[in-house]
Amino acid sequence: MRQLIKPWRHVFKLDPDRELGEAELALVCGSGTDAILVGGSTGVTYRNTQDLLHRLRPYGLPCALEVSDLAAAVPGFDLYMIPMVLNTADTAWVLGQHRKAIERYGSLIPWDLLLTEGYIVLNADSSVARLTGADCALNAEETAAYAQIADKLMQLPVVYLEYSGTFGDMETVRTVREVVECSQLFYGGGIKSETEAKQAAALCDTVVVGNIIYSDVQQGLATVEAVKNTVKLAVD
Ligand code: 1GP
Repeated sequence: MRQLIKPWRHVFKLDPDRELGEAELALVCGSGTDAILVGGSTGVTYRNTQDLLHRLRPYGLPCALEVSDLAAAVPGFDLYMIPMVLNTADTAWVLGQHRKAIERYGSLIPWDLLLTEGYIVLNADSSVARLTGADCALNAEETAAYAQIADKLMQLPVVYLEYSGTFGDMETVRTVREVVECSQLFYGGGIKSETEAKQAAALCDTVVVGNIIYSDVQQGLATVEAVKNTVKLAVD
């Protein structure tokens, strides 16, 4: 599964709980993005996740489900991304939900389709931060320390800097970039312009774009080329 995500530079994240018309979905899927990540923090159900997967399938793009609610673990995705929130004291989001999932689904779990994301939640004013009780008051060094837990101690395939809803602090992202060696570095949060998309793409392996699709689809589409035309900076 690491091989599947390795070439991903740009990903659109679609929320099953939000409305997206057929025309907009066609534009998103025909945009040249590398994959669709399905996920959201609230209102995600089995039904709306399955519906969105059915609508996505004809376009032939890789579809990954970011599993945030056990009840919405729909079969049929190419990949399942499993967040472990590193900067929370609530162990439900590190291990608890995961233990329950294994107890509930056991041998039905397609282990070879799972990838774990070391999630670092950095926007205190976001649904995911509220839901998980994340400690978002981290400076760059503290954030980088969490990233190294994921990259070096836990050897997770993905480190995900999650600024959901707001554009992140690029100095923090750069500090993280400098220490992450093996994990694929994902950035998500608040990208509304090509300039922001390029800034994130210069520092991260994979750039995730979500909200803008729902408010200005054309602006969202423009982020694809912006990311793809950006060369990753060499950092020491
Ligand atoms: C959210 O990281 C993604 O989980 C993308 O963030 O919706 O703010 O673009 P935005």
